Amino acid sequence: MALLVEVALRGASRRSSEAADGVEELRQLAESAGFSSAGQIVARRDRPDPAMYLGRGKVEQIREQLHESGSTVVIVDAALSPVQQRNLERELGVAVLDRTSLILDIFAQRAQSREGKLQVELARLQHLSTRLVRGWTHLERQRGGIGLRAGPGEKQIELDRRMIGQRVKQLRERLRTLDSQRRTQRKARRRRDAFCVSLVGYTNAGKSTLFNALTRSSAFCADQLFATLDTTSRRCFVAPDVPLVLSDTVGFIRDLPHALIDAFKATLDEAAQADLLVHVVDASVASREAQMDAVDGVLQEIGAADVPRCIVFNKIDLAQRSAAVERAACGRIDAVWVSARSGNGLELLRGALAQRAKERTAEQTAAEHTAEQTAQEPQPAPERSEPPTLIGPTP
Ligand SMILES: Nc1nc2c(ncn2[C@@H]2O[C@H](COP(=O)(O)OP(=O)(O)OP(=O)(O)O)[C@@H](O)[C@H]2O)c(=O)[nH]1
Ligand SMILES: [Mg+2]
Repeated sequence: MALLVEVALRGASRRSSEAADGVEELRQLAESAGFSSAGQIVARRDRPDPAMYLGRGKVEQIREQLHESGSTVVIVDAALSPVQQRNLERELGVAVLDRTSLILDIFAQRAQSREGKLQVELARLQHLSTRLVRGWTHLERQRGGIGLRAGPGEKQIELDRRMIGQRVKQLRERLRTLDSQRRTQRKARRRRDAFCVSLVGYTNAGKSTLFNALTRSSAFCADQLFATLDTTSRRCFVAPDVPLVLSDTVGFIRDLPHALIDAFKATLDEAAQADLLVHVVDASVASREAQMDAVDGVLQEIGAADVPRCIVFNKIDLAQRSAAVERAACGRIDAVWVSARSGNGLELLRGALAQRAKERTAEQTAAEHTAEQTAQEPQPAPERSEPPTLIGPTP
């Protein structure tokens, strides 16, 4: 049983419906990590308090509710500094988890594949090491103040840090090997000239449900956050003559811990390397725009900002909308409204994907044509020997 504390910083312009979604998201995060909610408290602040993040009055209120509900854990929806976490735990006498540790915890529980497990371990160690470093400078300052020599605690932390450093290096090494295998597979796929589409989006938007509907397979879907951690790819046809390779990927979330993005680089790279990103959006939630912004932010961070996109507004059955397409001025379909669960609108989506795939084939043919012409022309001067030939077919 956990007591949930949602933090609304006044400066951050979140509307009240979004704050409600924040509370709901925190509950889902907690439940996805295996906690049941014993109640929720909303803390409004202008800025975090340096010592405990929350104010005195709020801490008192939490203490009372802890007592009434008998919960043994407090989950705070913020990234707490090690000092704040320690102070809160001391003050409340129970374990305090913050948003980052909660997300890392869920990832640790979900990791299935060898790569996924290694990535999660790396992320946790990286997170831990930043906390040890900060904790250490904190100790050092204390030592300076009271004039003691290096104590055993400090030596232990030094040792811990060195061990973590070694393990991090080892994990990175192993992940690099797995990554190069993945690259080889990806190259093989490219050689067969498949159009590669990655489903990306906020966690719980319905990516896996859509993946299953389009590929007629049975990837794990659930009403929980981060149901999917590993990338799954499958070939499917969106029109009789248009095959593509569709990938289902890990979901994103607001304030995704940095250590996770870093550790999951290889997995996320799958998205960055796609020919088209299908951004799946849950059209039924109030914080739809904020979720889309969060996804854009992560895509930028993993270097996928320039990959062509198409938006899928999902769950139209809940949002009470009808299936539809939205077109850009040039006539290209930019967004499709569907229900992955009922299948409503999927024909429109297949049509949109087929259109994008055909466009790419046409572009490639044009590029090949240019490449052939360039090859027939006299050899250009070295500084002019640039791309076109590279876009041609692999020999
Ligand atoms: N009502 C409704 N529910 C849907 C629809 N599509 C998906 N869902 C539900 O939304 C929940 C999340 O679906 P998933 O497909 O697991 O979502 P996801 O984006 O893969 O989530 P993660 O893997 O956790 O990032 C499940 O309970 C689905 O049944 C839809 O069109 N309508
Ligand atoms: Mg999924």
